[in-house]
Amino acid sequence: MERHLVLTLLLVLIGFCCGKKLEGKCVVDKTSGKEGSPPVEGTISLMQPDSGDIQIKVSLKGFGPTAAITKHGFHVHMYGNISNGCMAAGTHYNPFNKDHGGPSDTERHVGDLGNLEVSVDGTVEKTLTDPLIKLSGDTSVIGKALVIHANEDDLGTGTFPDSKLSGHAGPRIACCEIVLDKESSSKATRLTSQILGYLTFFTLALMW
Ligand SMILES: [Cu+2]
Ligand SMILES: [Zn+2]
Repeated sequence: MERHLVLTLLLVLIGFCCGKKLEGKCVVDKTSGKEGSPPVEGTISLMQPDSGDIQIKVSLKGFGPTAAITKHGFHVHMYGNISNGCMAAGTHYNPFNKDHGGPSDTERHVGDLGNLEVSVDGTVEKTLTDPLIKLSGDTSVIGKALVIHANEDDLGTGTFPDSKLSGHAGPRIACCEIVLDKESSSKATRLTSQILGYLTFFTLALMW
């Protein structure tokens, strides 16, 4: 019986140590963008696993129905201050002093996430991954902003003066501040360890 307890405890501990992942979220309010922008709203969830790339789950609506899929520049900007129609968020998050680019380019701002593709019904439901964006460490995006633009990001390939700066993506139609979603990470960790603990206990009880 003692052996059971020790093993269960061990697995609970494993659950605590290794089930850890960081989660962030960014809630877009429909009035966040430049005056006259479509009422874009929803949630963008960020999940950074123990190892590997961050996952960014985008769930937005309110772009307004269109005849075809539209593309909208999508970036992390420097500051979490989203006042003044997202203008207070500053420029693209660029800690390595690079030119603007696309998410799969080596020459890119850390904040360059490319384009969001909006369905004809005006919604986006998509999970993307990114190798540079982090929720901890030197290049953490916690306390910064996600910004969605009116136009397509040319990924630095255009001939406009602002192509190498911001992808010529136009006005800011929606934005949100990225915050650490602590409650959800601790809940997830707790659940993992509980499940592991119970599973071991019952398996061992049956084997006895
Ligand atoms: Cu931007
Ligand atoms: Zn950029």
